[in-house]
Amino acid sequence: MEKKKRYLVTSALPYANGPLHIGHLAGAYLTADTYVKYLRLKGEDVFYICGSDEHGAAITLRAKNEGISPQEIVDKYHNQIKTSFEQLGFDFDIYHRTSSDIHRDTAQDFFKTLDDKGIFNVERSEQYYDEEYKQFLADRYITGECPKCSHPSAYGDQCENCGSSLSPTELINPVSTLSGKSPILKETEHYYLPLDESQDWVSEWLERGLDDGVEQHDVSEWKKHVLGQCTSWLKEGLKPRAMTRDLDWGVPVPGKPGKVLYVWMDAPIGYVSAAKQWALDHNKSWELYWKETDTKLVHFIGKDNIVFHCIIFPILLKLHGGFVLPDNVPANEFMNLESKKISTSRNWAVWVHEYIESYPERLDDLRYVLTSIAPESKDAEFTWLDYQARVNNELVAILGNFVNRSVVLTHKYYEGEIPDVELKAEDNHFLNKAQEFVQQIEQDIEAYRFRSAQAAMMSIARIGNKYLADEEPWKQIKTDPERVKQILRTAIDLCACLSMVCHPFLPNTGVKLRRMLGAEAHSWPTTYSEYSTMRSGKLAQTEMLFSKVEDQLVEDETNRLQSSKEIIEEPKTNYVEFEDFGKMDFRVGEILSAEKHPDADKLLVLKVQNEDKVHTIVSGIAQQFSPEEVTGKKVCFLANLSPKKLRGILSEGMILMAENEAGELAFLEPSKAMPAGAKVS
Ligand code: B3M
Ligand code: ZN
Repeated sequence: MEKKKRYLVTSALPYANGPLHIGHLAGAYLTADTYVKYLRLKGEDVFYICGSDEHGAAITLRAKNEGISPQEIVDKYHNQIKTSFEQLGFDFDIYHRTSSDIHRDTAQDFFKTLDDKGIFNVERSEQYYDEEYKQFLADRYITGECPKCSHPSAYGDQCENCGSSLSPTELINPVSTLSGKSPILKETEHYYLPLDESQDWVSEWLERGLDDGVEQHDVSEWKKHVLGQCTSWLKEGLKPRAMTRDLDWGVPVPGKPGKVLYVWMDAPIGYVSAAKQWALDHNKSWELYWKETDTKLVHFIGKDNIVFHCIIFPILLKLHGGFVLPDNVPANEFMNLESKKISTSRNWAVWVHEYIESYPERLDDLRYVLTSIAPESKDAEFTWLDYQARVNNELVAILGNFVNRSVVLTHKYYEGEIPDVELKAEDNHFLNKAQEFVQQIEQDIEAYRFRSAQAAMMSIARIGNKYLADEEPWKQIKTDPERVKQILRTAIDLCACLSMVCHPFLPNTGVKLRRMLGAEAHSWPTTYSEYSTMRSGKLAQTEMLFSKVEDQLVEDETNRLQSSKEIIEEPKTNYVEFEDFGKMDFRVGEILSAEKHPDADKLLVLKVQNEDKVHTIVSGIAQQFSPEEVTGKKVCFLANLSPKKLRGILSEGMILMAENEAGELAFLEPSKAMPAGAKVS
């Protein structure tokens, strides 16, 4: 296939409903940035796009929980995410956002073009509806058992467990995520995209790389697990999918008040609107990248976005016409943290903004470790112990050690002047060996094998250490000082090579190394004879490239994780309606008896006398109160809380406790004698 003239690279648009965590970086972002940095070093024309995905249920649900507007949520997290990427040195040409006017206009134009072509089928059908919230339920507004894998909490459009794309009416025992109640069915109309009618086209495009018989891409370059997921959906047969929703937060459907575009039609068009905004800002042509067939479009995503980037969006692009199609979608799998799934709601995450704040000097350390364990073809695991081992045993002991010895010895013997001597044949042979690893890096990056590419980069430092160990300049300096000049020039030339090829993986290290070597511009070495041109003749002062990770850091981070309380989405400033409050049946109760829970040392099992009933209540106060202390107390409790089994014992209510800053608890006891069962309001 003809070599493409330019690259259009995208990373999935992160939902602006929370901070970035390391799982995001390991998924759709770090590999893309490494890829772009490499291509630019090679002098390629690359347009790199990302931005915030600001619509969808995840955002409106968080806004509801926090009692603020969706716009306030996305403004907060869009800015935080954008700042994190900037601080990490990501080279986006634009980091845009889908709540912008230009995105709304672009998405509406896209929709109108398809509608004018008669692509959509407008159908009335029964959809799930939450009577309490007076809202239709789709996507993340509804959850239920997955009909494909029985995962208990699949969403209305997708099961995150098995990746299946679903529609709400397929869910078993659906429940509204707004009210928690079972929804009713109610008629509404939507614009359906007839995916089934594009089944043959998308199958040929995916499985043979052909668009109407013309070769578009090389299928053999696609990851097996990506094609595997697509094939399984195609085998099931594509079904029409609603491209509109009865919601008020999103891109309004032209001429249809109360309806917005399905977020997975809206968001990928964000890649186009970002390009338009960039073109406006820079007086350039966005069409060159999105419409010229000699553009190579690569989407970097996580595995839960495969169906949208490999089937739905390509079909939309094809039906619209005039856009290039993805050349590859090298989706990564997931990364877990200390053997658990990363979870925003359970605060089980390493937040990027916190990491940057805590360890500003360790940004390359994180990049290195995440690339080393990148979930390129299967899920990966991040642990702080492994992080420490890789930084100390690889970055410090191999790359840092080689550069430090080369630079320190050159300062020591020649005051930093790099010996301008002819090299022996064996030295050139050695440098040529390094160039073979450089070629390996190229092949690996261009095949989206970033772990292997980074390992090849580290091999250059490894052979550098072996070269110094074999040549022992610190010994030969006494017996053959002329030879030492050749040895150290060779070592410094290898450092110059590393200062270029480490840049896609370790950008901050590349800057430091080039500063030490007095290198101005930087480019990708095509032969080893170029290495000496990638440095000046005199070294600047030595800088430490890396520092060891001490056990204390591992302990601090592990403790932080272990103590991370679940972030229950506490309503912060939202008010409850009086009628909601009226549903609560608060009473005075007398604790008749108390005993420790047989299987949970934090729980007490209480018998609480209400007016004419004794409630069994399981309460998490065992570490603050003994059974003796609480027996006989008159306390305030919620008598009509839905009964729930807590570690095997059915608990019928909740004791109200006050808690101070120090975490001390206190009962709410009546200020004067009150009978058990007295109403509290
Ligand atoms: N906002 C990210 C996710 O599913 C989603 C990507 C959109 S890319 C157009 O987590
Ligand atoms: Zn499933």
